[in-house]
Amino acid sequence: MKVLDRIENQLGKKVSEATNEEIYVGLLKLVNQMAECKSGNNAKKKLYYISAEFLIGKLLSNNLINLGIYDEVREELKKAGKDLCEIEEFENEPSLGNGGLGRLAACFLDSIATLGLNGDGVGLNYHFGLFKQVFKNNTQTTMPDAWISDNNWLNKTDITYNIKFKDKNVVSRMYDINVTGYNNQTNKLHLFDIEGIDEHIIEEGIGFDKNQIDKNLTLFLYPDDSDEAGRILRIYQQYFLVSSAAQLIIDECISKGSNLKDLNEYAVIQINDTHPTMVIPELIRLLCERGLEMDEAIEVVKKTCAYTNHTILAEALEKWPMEYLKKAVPQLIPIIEVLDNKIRRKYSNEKLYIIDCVERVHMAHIDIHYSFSVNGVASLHTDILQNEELNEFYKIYPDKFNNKTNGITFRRWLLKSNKQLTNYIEQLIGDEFKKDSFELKKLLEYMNDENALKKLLEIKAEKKAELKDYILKEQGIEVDENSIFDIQVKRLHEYKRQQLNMLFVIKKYLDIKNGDKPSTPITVIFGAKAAPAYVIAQDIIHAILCLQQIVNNDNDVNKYLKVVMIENYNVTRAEKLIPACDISEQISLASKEASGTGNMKFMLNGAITLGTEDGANVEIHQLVGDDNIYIFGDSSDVVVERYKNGDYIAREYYEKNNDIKKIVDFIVCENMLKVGNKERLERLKNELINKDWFMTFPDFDEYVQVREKAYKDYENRLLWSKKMLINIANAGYFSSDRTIEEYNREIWNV
Ligand code: 26Q
Repeated sequence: MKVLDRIENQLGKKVSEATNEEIYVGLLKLVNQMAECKSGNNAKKKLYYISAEFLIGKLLSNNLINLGIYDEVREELKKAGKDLCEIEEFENEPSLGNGGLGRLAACFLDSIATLGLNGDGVGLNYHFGLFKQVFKNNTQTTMPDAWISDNNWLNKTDITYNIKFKDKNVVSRMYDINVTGYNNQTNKLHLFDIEGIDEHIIEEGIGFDKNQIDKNLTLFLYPDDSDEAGRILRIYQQYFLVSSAAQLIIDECISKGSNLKDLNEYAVIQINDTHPTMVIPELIRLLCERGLEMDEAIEVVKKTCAYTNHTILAEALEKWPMEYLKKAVPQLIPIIEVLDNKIRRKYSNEKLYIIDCVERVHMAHIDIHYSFSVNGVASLHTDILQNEELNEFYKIYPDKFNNKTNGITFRRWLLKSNKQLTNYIEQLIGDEFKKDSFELKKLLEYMNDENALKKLLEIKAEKKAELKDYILKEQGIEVDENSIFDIQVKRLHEYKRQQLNMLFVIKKYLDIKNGDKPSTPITVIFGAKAAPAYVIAQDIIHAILCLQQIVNNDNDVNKYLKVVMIENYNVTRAEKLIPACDISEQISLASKEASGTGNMKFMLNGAITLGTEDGANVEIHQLVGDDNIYIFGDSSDVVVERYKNGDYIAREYYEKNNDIKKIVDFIVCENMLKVGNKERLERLKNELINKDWFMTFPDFDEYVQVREKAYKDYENRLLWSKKMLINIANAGYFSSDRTIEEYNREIWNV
């Protein structure tokens, strides 16, 4: 049957007579039916990717592409006078993740299904995903983001489990979202939820009563862990996730014939950061309940679990006080003690212990001792784990450690977000690159082909014009589509150094005021959410918003420079921003960004990276060579040394470097105070000159120099386009298909 007929069957009327919303619902149902028809892989062994976050983004177009009917649907709708983009507007974005880690999990699900592997995701069905960011008085405010409307992608199942906490029992129910592979099978994302969620306990903004666990357990995705009630709720959430997952895994394995002593032949569990770490003691506990000896259970769990580390920031490594665990999940305490005692008996080095001298449980230590694989997410990151951060562990388990450089799904980040570029690539090298990303290398043949280079510039211009319209519509700011689009979008964190970018913007503003005008106008675009409890991060957003107001309203300047802080940056907005970017800001302090994945999305869309030698930037640099990337800043070795010596004094730079002094003082100048909040701006200035923990000043001069060089190079349009082409051609390595193939070959074997 033709697709149009199938849609109209769903609707019970002609498409031309249906509203956009009705068509959206019809498509959703059709997609679900088609997805269900594609059988999964029923191999004996199955991967369970357990994660507290799956930042899946909107699914309609993605599924239409993966089912191979996107073009046909769009054409048929067009003939009936309907626009698929407008229909898409009816879908809410499920923002079930904070940032990189959650988005990575979503890309991985796409690739696991696309490669036809037997593997499902297991997570939580938060009723409110990451908060909605609303700017008021140049400040971030936060609103709840209800994404579950009447018509959504969740399919209720009849699978339920009992979950026992110290003071209460809850029932967990499984909901499934279909994960369509590109021209391949359908896998599942299992999201667990309780029945008793009560949205009425939400107070002002995103506040809620944190003590009513049976009403709030899956109410919110965690943006931070700022207070004690919050941290205990986080433990409840984590245990709810892993106990549901462990029961599901045991049931599925038994139904396939496992006697549980051989669990590792039926299941492999990838633990996405430490958030699901309690799955290790919980599985051990459940296996003992089902008749295994403790030692037997420990051994089989060790052979089943693998752990991915996503951060080296010490403050982000989860360490739960015993006391909290006792309050929520006392049944795990004896198991954690056994796990710890085994280590204490074997090693005298306290750094290896699970329970430390102040009775905190180091979740990552459980993972490292009791799993068979520990991986970092980019080559530099894994090196730092092995040689610095986790060196004591690496010395005793050298064979467990391995690297799996992150990747992104090209279906969403090229085929869906940049049709124009996709079509042109296809015209040049055929469509094999959609299945085999390394085929993009064939583009290198066109490196000196003037027509091809011009066409790439045309496509970029088209995407920039689309973004210009979008920014005008959404935020009322008019940008010049012929300006350089210089973009930094990611969570706000001091280590990512949005403040360094901001200091450059201040410098540029002052230069222009002094008559030093750039020959090509510049549009600097930011997008970032800050955790509500992260005060300095809020201050940075505030300062950028103040700067936006001052710069954009200054008629001496706004012809040459504009600042845009995108409100509520999310996956949907990323899809519009990334294809329109000229310069991709990846400026974290070297050693701090484990990998980054935005850097890969920008590269794939022909943006040139301006970045430090950090995370996967190092690998981008190796792939494209010195001429096709702008690198600056101290190396991770220098940074690591400087932290060890503790000899960085920010104030010395402020006092000795006149440029830095003028720029930093601008933060609290009269004009800024007129539009901003004195307390916030002063706190930010003081933080920079008294602490600058992420060392923006030492990198500042070189950052300015290299950024100016990039702006200059941009003017030679054909040479710039050649850089774009070389970036796109080398992006194949960063397909999550490659990453997943490596995970499967070296860790999962499903
Ligand atoms: C922890 C405890 C309590 C509450 C929240 C959290 C929490 C939540 C989210 C801790 C960390 C996260 C997210 C981390 C994250 O996104 N890390 C990023 O992972 C990406 C995928 O590997 C990398 O590319 C990024 O470099 C890394 O920052």
